[in-house]
Amino acid sequence: MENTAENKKIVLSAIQPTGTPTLGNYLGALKNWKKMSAENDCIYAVADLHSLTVRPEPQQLRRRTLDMYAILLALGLDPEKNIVFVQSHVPQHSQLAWILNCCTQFGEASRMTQFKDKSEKHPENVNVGLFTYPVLMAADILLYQADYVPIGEDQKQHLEITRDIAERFNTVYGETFKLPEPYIGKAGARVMSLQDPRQKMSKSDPNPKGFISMLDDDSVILKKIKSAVTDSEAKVRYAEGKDGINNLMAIYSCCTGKSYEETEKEFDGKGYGDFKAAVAEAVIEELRPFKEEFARLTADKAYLLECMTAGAEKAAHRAQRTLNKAMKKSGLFML
Ligand code: ATP
Ligand code: LTN
Repeated sequence: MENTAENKKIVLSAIQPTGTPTLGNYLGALKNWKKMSAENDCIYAVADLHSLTVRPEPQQLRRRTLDMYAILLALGLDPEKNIVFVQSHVPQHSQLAWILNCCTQFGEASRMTQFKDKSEKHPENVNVGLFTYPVLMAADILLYQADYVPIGEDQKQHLEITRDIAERFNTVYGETFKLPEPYIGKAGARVMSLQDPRQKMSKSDPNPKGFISMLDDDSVILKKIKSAVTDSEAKVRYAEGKDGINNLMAIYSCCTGKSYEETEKEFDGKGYGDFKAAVAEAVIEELRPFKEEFARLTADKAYLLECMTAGAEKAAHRAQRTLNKAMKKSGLFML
């Protein structure tokens, strides 16, 4: 993905403001957002409309949206070079989503595993928004003619449906949308829970010992990693059936750049206690600059609001071009 200044690839991604991101969100997605921002034309959003599907408390949603915006800037994303904005500030997302809803089959939306999982987990609120969630996500991506979408493994199916919807629109109405590719990193694509390493690490896990939040204090990180579930072999090696150790090795590798073989050598003859202490240290060092920047930014709300306003304007300008094209092609009467 090497690009010259004039030939930059368009990268788009978004994250819901449903709580402080975890180490899983960071290693699986956000770290790649930052990495890609240096060489590409990057557009990143806080997906607040998506989070309405779980009906958050309004006051909390407002606070978390601002916090998530600060988190994105604290990753080191430059709001001058990249577009960083809040989804609901750019109404073109909802407008295109409606058009795309009419190009999505009921059957294909019903097959989304996230929809099935979430409806099973929350049978009391299986709303239509939850069902059309991937269509809004398709609108987020297609509006900007994105080439790449950095996401964790769990979002792959949503990228596939995005491509299917785009292809269908292009076939029916003529070439309009670029077909995006997912960008899924090797290590870190699926960070597992520290308490149940067969489940993905999730910020909505009711047991906080299962996840590390990006804003956890150093002492909390150390404690959580020390109490991570492992096995009884007491040998640091990457192997089938050693889910807990495999997960810690993946985390260690993402934070230090060391391969699994190097790690196995480093901890040859040592126990899990030493290994866990080293993993904790690596995570703490990885998150330190981010936490310092977050503290600095949240103290300057005026600056955050200024960036948010400018980001929405830039995003809306780009989004309108594609929306106009899609409206025209689909036969909507335009003034
Ligand atoms: P929730 O747990 O509240 O359902 P989430 O933690 O999955 O949400 P999202 O906002 O849905 O968070 O995801 C943001 C990004 O983080 C997505 O690209 C997603 O693929 C990625 N991601 C989420 N969890 C993990 C994980 N455990 N490992 C790697 N990537 C992850
Ligand atoms: N569904 C995504 C969040 C999201 C997204 C997007 C990701 C909303 N719109 C567009 C990539 C591109 C999730 O992470 N759960």
